[in-house]
Amino acid sequence: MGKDRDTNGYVNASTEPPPANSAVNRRLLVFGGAVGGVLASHQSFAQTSANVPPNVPQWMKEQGAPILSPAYGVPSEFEKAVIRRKRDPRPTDTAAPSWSPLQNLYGIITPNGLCYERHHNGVPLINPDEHRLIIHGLVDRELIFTMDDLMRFPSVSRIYFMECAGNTQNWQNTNPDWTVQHTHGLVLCCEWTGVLLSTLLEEVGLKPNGKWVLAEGADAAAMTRSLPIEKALDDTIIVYAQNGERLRPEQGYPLRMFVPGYEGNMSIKWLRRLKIGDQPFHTREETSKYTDLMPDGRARQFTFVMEAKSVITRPSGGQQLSGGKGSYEITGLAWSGHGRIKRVDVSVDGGKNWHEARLQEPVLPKALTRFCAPWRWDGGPAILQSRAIDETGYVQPQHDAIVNARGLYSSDHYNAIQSWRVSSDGRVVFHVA
Ligand SMILES: Nc1nc2c(c(=O)[nH]1)N[C@H]1C(S)=C(S)[C@@H](COP(=O)(O)O)O[C@H]1N2
Ligand SMILES: [Mo]
Repeated sequence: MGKDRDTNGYVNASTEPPPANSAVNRRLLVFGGAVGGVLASHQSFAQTSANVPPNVPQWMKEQGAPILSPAYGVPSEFEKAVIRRKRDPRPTDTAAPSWSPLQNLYGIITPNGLCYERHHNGVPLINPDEHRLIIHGLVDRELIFTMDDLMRFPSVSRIYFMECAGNTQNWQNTNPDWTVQHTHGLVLCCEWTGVLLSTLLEEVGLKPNGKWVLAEGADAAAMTRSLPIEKALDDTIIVYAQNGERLRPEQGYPLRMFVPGYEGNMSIKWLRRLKIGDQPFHTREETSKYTDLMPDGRARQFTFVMEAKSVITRPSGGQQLSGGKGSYEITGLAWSGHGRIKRVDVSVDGGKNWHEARLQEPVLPKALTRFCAPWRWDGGPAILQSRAIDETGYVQPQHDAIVNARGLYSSDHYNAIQSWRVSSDGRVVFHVA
């Protein structure tokens, strides 16, 4: 297994992926079955509406709306329920995270308008012409960059997930009405464009004793985190664009740091300052919120990497199987801060039997990976689960394994297998494993 993740309290449910045993293989037939000829759409030809075939619908009989209205496009009005949502009441509105509707997403890219939001003191309104990035401390040349300066450096565009350490708060106080938006909606995956931090550190000349980078945001929280220099020089990006356009205000406009695979908190938005030091800076964030209390009273600090996790997004909590028994596709998302997803298994009987899901291409390191599995629902109760295995061999743990290792004190970095219960009437609800 190689990685000593036991030492910082992570669960090592198993070091080897579970074998694809014959029980699994025999199950395939029952699980998948033939997909052809099962979609019972014949009754939709009944005359339910003057717009349904074989009639010519109203929208084919009149001129359509003109283009450029609005000039920045918006989704169909029939999709207006697909929005970010808050979950828990908070004393101030700006502190409440807004969760991404994973149940309504396809593929692996989160559209900019549906990216989850988390800010500690609201979204600042920053004029990019007046924004600067200062790099100072243990460097040969302290430099101040304008946005135009940054645009002149060689750029990269890379697809990565980002997950808040507080995503999936399922260890206690769970709510049976939670949907996948409420349980897992603090994760997103975008194409990030900017300059590698290593490029900028070369420009300022990193001193040999420079081991940590303090990153500070230009919001009212002045959020600051310490980043080890190895990660800064590896794949950390100073980002100005997301999914092909400039960052949205809530995602850090005009500039943010992006730290692939690390807890979202490290990706400082509205980035204004990078200070190089020879040790961690122990910022306010690091000594309070982003420290995890362990059962033995010790605390683990600097739990940067987000471990492998997966969740079925359809069918999921709050949904209803659209027709009676028969064929459905189970689909969901898997990710690991350590690299690529190697395999995802799906179970429809609460983990007794597992079936290897198909991974949709592309399967990228530190990115969301879409998995799919055909399912023939027999009309009876079912418990749907998925379990991710990443390229290090780490297997997503069960709830009990996490609680045994960490106790119930630590609310962050929870990555257990999620269950959804399907009842005979086709309703799907959150199920506590
Ligand atoms: N300056 C600043 N950066 C910040 C935050 C913040 O409040 N201020 N929130 C952090 C947290 S906790 C997370 S999970 C991510 C959320 O990024 P997003 O809002 O783009 O999804 O940004 C991080 N960077
Ligand atoms: Mo976060």
